[in-house]
Amino acid sequence: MTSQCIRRLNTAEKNFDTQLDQLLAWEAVTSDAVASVVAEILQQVRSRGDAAVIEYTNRFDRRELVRAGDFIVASADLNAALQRISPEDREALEVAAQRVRDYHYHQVQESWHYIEADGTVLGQQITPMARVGIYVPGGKASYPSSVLMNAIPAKVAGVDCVNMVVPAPDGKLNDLVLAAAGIAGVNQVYTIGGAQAVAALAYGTETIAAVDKIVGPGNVYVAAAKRAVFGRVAIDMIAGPSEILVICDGGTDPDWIAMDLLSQAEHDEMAQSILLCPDAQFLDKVAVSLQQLLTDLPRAPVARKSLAKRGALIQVGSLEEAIRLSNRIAPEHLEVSVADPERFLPQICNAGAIFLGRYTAEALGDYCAGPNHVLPTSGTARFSSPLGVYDFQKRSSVIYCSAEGADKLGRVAGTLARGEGLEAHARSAAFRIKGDTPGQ
Ligand code: HSO
Ligand code: ZN
Repeated sequence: MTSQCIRRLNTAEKNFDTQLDQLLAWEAVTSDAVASVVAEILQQVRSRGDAAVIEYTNRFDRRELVRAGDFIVASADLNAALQRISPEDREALEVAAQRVRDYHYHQVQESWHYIEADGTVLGQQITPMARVGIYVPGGKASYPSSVLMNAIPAKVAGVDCVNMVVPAPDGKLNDLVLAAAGIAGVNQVYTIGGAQAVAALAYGTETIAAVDKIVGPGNVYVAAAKRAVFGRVAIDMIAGPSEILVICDGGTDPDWIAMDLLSQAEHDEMAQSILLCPDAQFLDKVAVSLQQLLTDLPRAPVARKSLAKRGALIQVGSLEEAIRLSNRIAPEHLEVSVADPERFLPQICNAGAIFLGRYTAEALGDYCAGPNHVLPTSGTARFSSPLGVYDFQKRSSVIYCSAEGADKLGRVAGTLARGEGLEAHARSAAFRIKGDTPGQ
C-alpha cells in the first residue's frame, strides 16, 4: 500500500538530480513592495523616534499606546508571568534554560597572547557586545524556546544589556514568552514588533537604546528591515523554513521516524522533511505511519501541505550514498537513525545540527538538549553555523612592541610602506628605529 501524502523518489532514477533540484528549490520572498514599506517605516522611526514607534504600533497591532512607557514591560510583569504559568511549565523552562546555559559555556572564547624573544607581545582580546536586541514574533510563532535560544548565548557571552521586542497584537502577550525572558535574564522587554521595532533597536529612540546586533526570526517585514539596517548593526542569519533530513537504516520504529518528519512539517507549509533509506519496504511503512499519525495531529493541515509540497521519502543505494546526498543538501537538522551512527559522523560535513542514534529525536534539540535551535537553513550549513556565544563576542588584535621589536619590525614595515608609496607610514615606523633618521 502506497500513500500519496508524500512523494517517493529513488536516487537510481535517471532524472533524480532534476527532481532533487526541484525539491530543494526555495527562494526567500523578497518583494519591492515590502522593501519600500519597510524603508518608509525605518526612515520615520529614525527621524521621529518613539512617536513613530507608537503610531505604527497602534496602527498595526491595534494598540492604544499614548506614551513610550506604555510599551515597556516592567520587571515586575516578568515576575508576575513567572508566577502565573503552571509549575510544570516553569520547571521545564528552567531545566531547558540551565541545559542551554551549560552547553553554551563550552563555547566561550578566551583571550590569548604570546611573547616573542625580543619582548614583543601579540594577542587577541575577546570582549562581549555591549547591547543586543532580540526579536520575538507575536502570535502562533511566538516560541518561548526561541527566547531561551537567542538570549542565553548573549548572556553567557557577557552582554550587559539584552533587550527584547515582542509585538502584543490587541495588547495580548504570551505568558510563557515573558517567563522565558525572565529566566533567560533578558534586561528589558518592549511590546513592539515589525519593522518599527527593528528600526527602534537599530537607531535607538528617546526610550530605546540602540543595540549592536539584532537577532531572532520574524515575518517578511522584519526580515526586510533586518537586511536594511545591516551595516549599522550586525544581524544574525535570515532563517528560512525548518528542515529535517533523516537517514535511517530501516531498523528504527517507522512511527518514530514518521513523527520526526511531522515534527518539522508542522512548523510551516514550506518546512521540509526528507527521509533517506536503502530499504524500500521501510519507506512504505513510514508512508503508512505518516497517514495514520496525521489523523489526530492538531496542526495536520499545515503538516500535510508541507509534506505534499516539500517532503520526500527517498530510496538510496546505501547508507554511504545517503551521507553523500545529505552533505549535498546541507540540512538544518540531520538525524542519523542507524545502528552505529558514530561510524558516519566523520563523513558528515554539512549540517546545522546532527542527531545521532535511534533515540535522539530532533525535537529534543529544539527544546532542551542544550545546543542551540537557531541553525542555518536552505543549504547554508555549507558555510555557516548554529547561533552561539561566539556570535555575541568580538575579537580585538593586541600588539605590544618592545624597543627591539619596534626596530626589527620598523625596517620591514618601512620597506613595504615605501613599496606602496606611503611615506608617512614608513617614517612613523622609522621614528622608533634606533639611530635611524626619518626619510632615509
Ligand atoms: N525547529 C525549529 C525551532 C523550534 N521548534 C522552536 C520548536 N520550537 C528550528 O528549526
Ligand atoms: Zn521545531
